[in-house]
Amino acid sequence: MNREASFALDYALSRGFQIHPGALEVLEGVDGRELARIIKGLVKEKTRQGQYHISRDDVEGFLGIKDEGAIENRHEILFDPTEKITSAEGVDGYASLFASRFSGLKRIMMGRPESKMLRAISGVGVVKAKGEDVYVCGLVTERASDRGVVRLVIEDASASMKIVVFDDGLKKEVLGLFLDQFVMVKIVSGKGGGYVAQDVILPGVADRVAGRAETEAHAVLLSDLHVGSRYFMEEEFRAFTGWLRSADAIARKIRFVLIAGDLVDGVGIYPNQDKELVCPTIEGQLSKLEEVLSGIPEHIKVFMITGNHDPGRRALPQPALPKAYNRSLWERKNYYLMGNPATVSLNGVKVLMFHGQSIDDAVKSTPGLSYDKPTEVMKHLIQARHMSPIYGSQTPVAPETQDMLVIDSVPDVFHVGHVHVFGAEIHCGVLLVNSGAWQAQTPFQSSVGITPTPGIATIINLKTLKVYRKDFAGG
Ligand code: D5M
Ligand code: FE
Ligand code: ZN
Repeated sequence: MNREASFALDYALSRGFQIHPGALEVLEGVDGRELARIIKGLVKEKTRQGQYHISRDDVEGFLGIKDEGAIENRHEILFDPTEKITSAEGVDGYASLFASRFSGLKRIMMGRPESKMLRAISGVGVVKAKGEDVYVCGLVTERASDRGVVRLVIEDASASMKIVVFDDGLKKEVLGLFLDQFVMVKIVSGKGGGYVAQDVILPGVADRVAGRAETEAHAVLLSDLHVGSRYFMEEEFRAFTGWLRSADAIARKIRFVLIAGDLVDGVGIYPNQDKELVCPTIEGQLSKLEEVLSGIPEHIKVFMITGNHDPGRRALPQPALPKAYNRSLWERKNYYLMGNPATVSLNGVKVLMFHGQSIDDAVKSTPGLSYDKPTEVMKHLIQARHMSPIYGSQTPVAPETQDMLVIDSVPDVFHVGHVHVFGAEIHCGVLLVNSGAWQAQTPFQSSVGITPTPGIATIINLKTLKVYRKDFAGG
């Protein structure tokens, strides 16, 4: 036994610990420095529990090998936009983007029984109140309330249609729609001509039971580190990675860490940003990112997507962090760098990761939505089956020939960041998580009244989809 190892054992013995021979057997092959770390971790954990013996089980539990067979860490990247980005040009590009969006959402809508009665807007004609039911579908181009009358305008490939809404319940629903979102509306002709809405149907999701893993592996959901910003909470983040390496029973079950963008603060993202950077170059920020992430033990797989502060391109969908700025991040064998949005399956649980830029547009233009309830906005996005439905506001969307922001297949977990506010909730069998941030409140956020909840790690048991929040900011 080398010096470090015997020193580590003395450390435990001097604290009155008994170490069972079975425990020593497991520890035999471990090198000195690692052994010291394990024993110190075990001593700390056991002292907390008021126990002073270390068994084989304890050691295996600590190393995460007790359940090696039982806790899986299978993953599959189901979608990553990085290699799919082609960007068609200009006006034609947008025409094909919207054609793709329209047909993608219509395909989803065709799963509903009412779609059998769909008509093109240009071919509707007069609709009798007691005749055959008529439905039209299209993108919402207007929805407004004027002296108690709510008007809705929708547009399909053939024409656009003005629809009046009288029913009170329906009015509320219509005013809560996102501009440009895809809807299906049941209509009849009104007395003085024009059309009246009788029902509004969203692509939506049928209530379902989310997919679950067969074993107790856990995933941690994070976002918005903003490494390089003077407000990055480095100490708290290191406390988090320290916890991942500890003997804590939950920490020992973690097999995945997911980061939903804004990995670094970037350079030139907003006016006078340089005054708020402790690290003024992209390369510097990325190597600092690599350094803080290296606190995550290597048996954990780390998945990261890009956000509006990360290098690459600004418009959605975004590619993964460019290799040119930092090769070694790409070379780490337990790191998976993906674009925004991306979908990954963790032991069979399908997680859709999206940074969440469009939440700004939704909050700004939709009554009833606010920054302090990010999961409420996420519900609307899931119901709209699109991650960035509002067009021409703050969130740039690139003219791709395929609209990669349509939520084609419903995920088990929808993981979003950007607003720096924690939230978790189940909606129609989809677990919605906004994973907060690791950046303290910035002067900009304080000037617009955004109060972040930084320093929270969101932990999911993939077998039960139960959510735990662990607060490293001492709140
Ligand atoms: O965004 C962090 C939070 O701050 C998020 O809620 C949006 C808000 N934010 C940031 N910049 C703006 C502007 N220019 N207008 C409105 N709201 C904003 P982050 O992506 O981390 O900067
Ligand atoms: Fe952010
Ligand atoms: Zn952001």
